[in-house]
Amino acid sequence: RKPVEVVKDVVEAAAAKVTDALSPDVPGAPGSGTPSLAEPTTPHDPLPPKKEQGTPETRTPTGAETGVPPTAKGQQGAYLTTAQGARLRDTDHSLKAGARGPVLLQDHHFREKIMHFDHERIPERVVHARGAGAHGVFTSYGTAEGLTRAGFLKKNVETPVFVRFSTVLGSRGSADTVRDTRGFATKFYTEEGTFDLVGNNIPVFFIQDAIKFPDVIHAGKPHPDREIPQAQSAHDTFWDFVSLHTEAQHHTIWNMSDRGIPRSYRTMEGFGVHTFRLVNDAGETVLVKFHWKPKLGVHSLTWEEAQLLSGLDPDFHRRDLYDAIESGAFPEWELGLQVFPDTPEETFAGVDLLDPTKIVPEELAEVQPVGRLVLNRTPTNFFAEVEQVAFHLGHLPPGIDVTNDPLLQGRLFSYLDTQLTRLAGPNFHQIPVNRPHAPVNDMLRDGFHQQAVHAGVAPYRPNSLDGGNPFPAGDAENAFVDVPVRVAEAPKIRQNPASFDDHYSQVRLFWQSMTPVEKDHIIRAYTFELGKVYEQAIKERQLQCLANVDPILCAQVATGLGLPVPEPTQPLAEVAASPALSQVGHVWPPDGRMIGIVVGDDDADGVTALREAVFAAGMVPLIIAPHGGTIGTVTVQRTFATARSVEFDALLVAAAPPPAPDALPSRDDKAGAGTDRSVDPRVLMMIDEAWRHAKAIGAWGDGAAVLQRAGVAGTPGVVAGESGADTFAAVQELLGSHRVWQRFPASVA
Ligand code: HDE
Repeated sequence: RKPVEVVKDVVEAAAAKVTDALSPDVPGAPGSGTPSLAEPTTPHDPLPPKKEQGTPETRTPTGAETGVPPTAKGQQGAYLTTAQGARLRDTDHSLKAGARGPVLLQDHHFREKIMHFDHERIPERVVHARGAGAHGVFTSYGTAEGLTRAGFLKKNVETPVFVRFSTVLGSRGSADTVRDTRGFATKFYTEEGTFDLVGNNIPVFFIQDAIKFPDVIHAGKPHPDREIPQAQSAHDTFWDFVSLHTEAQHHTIWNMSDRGIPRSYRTMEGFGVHTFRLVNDAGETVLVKFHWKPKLGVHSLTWEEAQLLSGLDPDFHRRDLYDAIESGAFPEWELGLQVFPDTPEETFAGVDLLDPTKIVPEELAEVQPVGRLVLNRTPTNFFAEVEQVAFHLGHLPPGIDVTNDPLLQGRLFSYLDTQLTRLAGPNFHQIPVNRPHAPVNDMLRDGFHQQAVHAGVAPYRPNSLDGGNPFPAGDAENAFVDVPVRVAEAPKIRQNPASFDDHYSQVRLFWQSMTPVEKDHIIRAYTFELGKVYEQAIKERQLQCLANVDPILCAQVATGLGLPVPEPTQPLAEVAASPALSQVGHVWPPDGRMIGIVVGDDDADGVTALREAVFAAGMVPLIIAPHGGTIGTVTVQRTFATARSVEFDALLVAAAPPPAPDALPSRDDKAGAGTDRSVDPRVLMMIDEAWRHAKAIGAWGDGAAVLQRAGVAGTPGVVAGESGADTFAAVQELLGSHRVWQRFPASVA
């Protein structure tokens, strides 16, 4: 058959699958109303975008609804063509003077192909280079209607969004689970213009003035001489900077806490960090801080898991995000606002709202929910969407305005400027993922990579040649509101307000709000990081900073480093703890958790039933067997060669565990304790790690003997049930607390 017929068959088969998947009768299909879980690893054709998401591809650069130009699509037709559309018969052989002869310069297809390839890479982001993004929908509750005129916050309005999560320090190919701050940037394609909320998973920042940003990043990035270490803060220049610029101590303690190593993007809070100003229809204003609250709660990795994952699965967070979306466990957050009166002092409960190194504890200003974000679609093309998305704090719709926070003011310059190099020119807003969904009629013209074919002759105002178009909007047409905030008559100075000099009280507040096990993790993190520093003077200076936070913290880290404990240089702040800052002691829905299930070749029925129970509970089973292929009718997703405990949240051992192959050494061989080969040593390692990382473990039937053999039976968080179903039920209960905290010695201190 002709190649074109084969292609036609393939295309038709794929289209039929998509049609099936879209049928409202299929659980989980859009419109069916019953999102169901499916194998994250089963490949399927991408679903077409949902109608309500109105993807940017369907818009022209000017936002016109009709006449979508054919060039908006990446590919058309079934035949391979040149970039100019000429059909090609061969792309595997260059044009040569004879089979053994030189390649001819006239081979235009070869030169076009290689030229394009040579320029496929663009500069990575100077910070936040490593990330992952997804599409979704934001639905407003309407609770902020009285505070802002922003249309997307009116009741039940649905707004398409694109979210990009990231680490800060690492390069584009660096590991996901390093200890670092995470970016949480959201683009709301609102009907009144795009709103970008460019936040982090930590509510404070290292510096109070944007002018220091290049300095803190130079200090955090790898050393300029040898370009190491990659994607981490455990090195001399970072600790040199933060111990000298003590305003960084608050952000640093968050990094040293478990917040620096999130379990998943799905289990991170997000914060706008700065204070913003909302304005309503009547022109009244309030000051607000934005918060994202994850439906699954705030959870973190243990440091050992994070380190293992950096090698075993450097894409762990990216994979987790995409697997969750593809399996139907859509990640969810609630957007909340802390609302403060807009007073001339711009202060609340003694906290300067313009200081980005300070939080307002939630106990003093409740976070009020205003809407819900659901991520439900993975990118179609990573480069086109995730790499080319460009966020900017100045992308503001009417109803949201900025404040004088000096960090925020600097960012208002940086995010536009950086795209000129990264996306090679001023027209990056025309890239599909960056196109507004609101109609655009600007007077910007020309420039590199201009995509729009602008009509008219008068891109200036007023004009008499284009009928006066475009026209200025007023209040009635919902024009952007620059809130006329009074600027004090003041001298031009390079200086901060005096309140910015308090660098320690909130560091202590954070420390005091942690439970014993979280404090223990913080101590270990500082000891690890400073242990990687070579210069003695830097360690001593950082210990001096810790002395001003807490004597126990300082003493424990000093002991770990083998250094003397310094005295504080100022009195310790009197602060009230904020329990909302702790991750321990809450119970969360365990939806979307990964359940590893170790199985042998028998008991296929039991495993099938268990798998169904896990799916029904909104979680995802991972079947781990000695070999690939199938167990009964169940597909094996990991073998003992590819599975490692760090991938899942809980571990179950099925009733019929596999025997150990003779060829593998067992740890007992090493210990000289004989050769009990009743359990595969790789299964023993999984159990060992899962136990050490305080994960729930369960077994039933003969599986219980495996736990016995691993030496964990009868310890907290290890359940032996009658059947797969009741073992899973007990494990499910344990997952609500995320970890079996009692297993960490410090948790009982
Ligand atoms: Fe950024 N930041 N930043 N930042 N930032 C960038 O913009 C900058 C800051 C944040 O997924 C850059 O497009 C300055 C705070 C996120 O594409 C750049 C200052 C917060 C992302 C830039 C800050 C952030 C960026 C690099 C100090 C949390 C990734 C590429 C005044 C509230 C966005 C780019 C994405 C990215 C500058 C501080 C969050 C260079 C000058 C505070 C989530 O423009």
